[in-house]
Amino acid sequence: MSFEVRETRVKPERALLVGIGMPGEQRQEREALLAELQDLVRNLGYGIAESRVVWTREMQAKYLCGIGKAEEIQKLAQQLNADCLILDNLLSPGQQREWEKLTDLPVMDREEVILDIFAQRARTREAVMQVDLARMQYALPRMVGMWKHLDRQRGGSGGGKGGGAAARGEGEKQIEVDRRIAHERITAIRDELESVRKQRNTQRKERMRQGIPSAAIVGYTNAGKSSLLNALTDAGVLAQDILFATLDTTSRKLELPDGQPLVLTDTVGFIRNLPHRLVEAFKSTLEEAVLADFLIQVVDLSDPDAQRHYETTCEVLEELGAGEKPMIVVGNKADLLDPAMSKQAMQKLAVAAEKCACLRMSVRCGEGIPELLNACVEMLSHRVKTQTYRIPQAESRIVAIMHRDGKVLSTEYEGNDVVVRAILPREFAARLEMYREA
Ligand SMILES: Nc1nc2c(ncn2[C@@H]2O[C@H](COP(=O)(O)OP(=O)(O)OP(=O)(O)O)[C@@H](O)[C@H]2O)c(=O)[nH]1
Ligand SMILES: [Mg+2]
Repeated sequence: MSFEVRETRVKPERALLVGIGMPGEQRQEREALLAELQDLVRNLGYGIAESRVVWTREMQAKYLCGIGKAEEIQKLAQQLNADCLILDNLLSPGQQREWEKLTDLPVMDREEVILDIFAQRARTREAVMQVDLARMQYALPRMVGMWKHLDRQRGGSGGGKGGGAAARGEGEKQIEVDRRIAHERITAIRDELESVRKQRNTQRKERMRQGIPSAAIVGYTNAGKSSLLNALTDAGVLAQDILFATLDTTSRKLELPDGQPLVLTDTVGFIRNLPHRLVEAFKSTLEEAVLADFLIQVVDLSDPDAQRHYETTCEVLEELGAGEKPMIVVGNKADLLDPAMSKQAMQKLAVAAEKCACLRMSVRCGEGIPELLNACVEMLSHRVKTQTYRIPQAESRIVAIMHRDGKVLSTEYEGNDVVVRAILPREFAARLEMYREA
């Protein structure tokens, strides 16, 4: 059973979405974030009464914005008859409580919305555990708030009047029990995730022993990562026009144009202001990206914010310790733009990704796929060498090792020798220098 952040959950039908803009923030960025929040909220199936950016002149601890602005938002919520307030900012537990007190509505922040989407999408045991872990950590310091909310419901609209005190006492005891249960579950989940991680490590080591290189497909949510894996292999991963369709990694082996194998892994998508604890919780899944030989970042070229998406992904990769990995940047969905526009968008992206190999693609139309495969070969060129060796038949042991640790492209028998054309890891190739054909 999955963990619930809120005691009682009713699907809002008239949510008010507010992005609080701070001094120094860019209008365009704030508005793009709010548009993204609308998408996230719609993905949850909530109804939206209105979305609005509100600018505050100063940050204040109580509500994040000034008291005057907060009261303005509260009045707006009342006028709209909103049944929920969703703020496109990250609120501290204290701030969330203050907002709930002020508006008498359930108040969510961007983190809770993202956590809820992840919870809705989680299918496998590992994904459910990872989301649960993040949600429990989110809920723990907020539990006091939840119970106060419940007290108000029990004690009537007057808050502490009548049965309020008794109910609060009951609530407080319950909090202790809930906290203990939450702590115990957090520990249990951590342990279980650790064992999953070990298992994954063993599989990865086995691949490394075989010398098979690996790449991870990373990028902003909905960029087309799963579609790309499906196009390159027969993975059959769910690819859908919804945010965070993928929460699990799927790895598939494919053969590059030069014949060598590559293990390709699809990963969970990123988003701006991705809650840090989600990155933390998904670390074992995302380790696939950290340990890959190189990354393929997919960017939705047709999105006006493509560059920001690229930067956000790089920031999260940095946080994961994969900031320095070699990377191929793929500008996808070129089919949605006219050729001149997509060329322009690609040029802009290439400026942002100056250190990477960049290429334009449309997974839908199959454009750019051969170029990507060649770029993958290029990425691995430092690792391997394709060469022809003449091995005396008496040394057939070497040919067996070539089969095991590399990719044998052809073998021919000439007299007492075997002539082998093979792609071998560089260190191994160096040891066979004396058998190399000119
Ligand atoms: N027009 C167009 N649509 C594409 C292309 N590639 C993918 N899509 C669509 O974009 C949507 C998202 O694709 P996914 O492959 O699920 O994206 P993802 O990056 O895996 O998304 P998450 O798993 O949510 O992070 C789907 O509806 C795809 O059909 C493309 O080249 N052109
Ligand atoms: Mg996906």
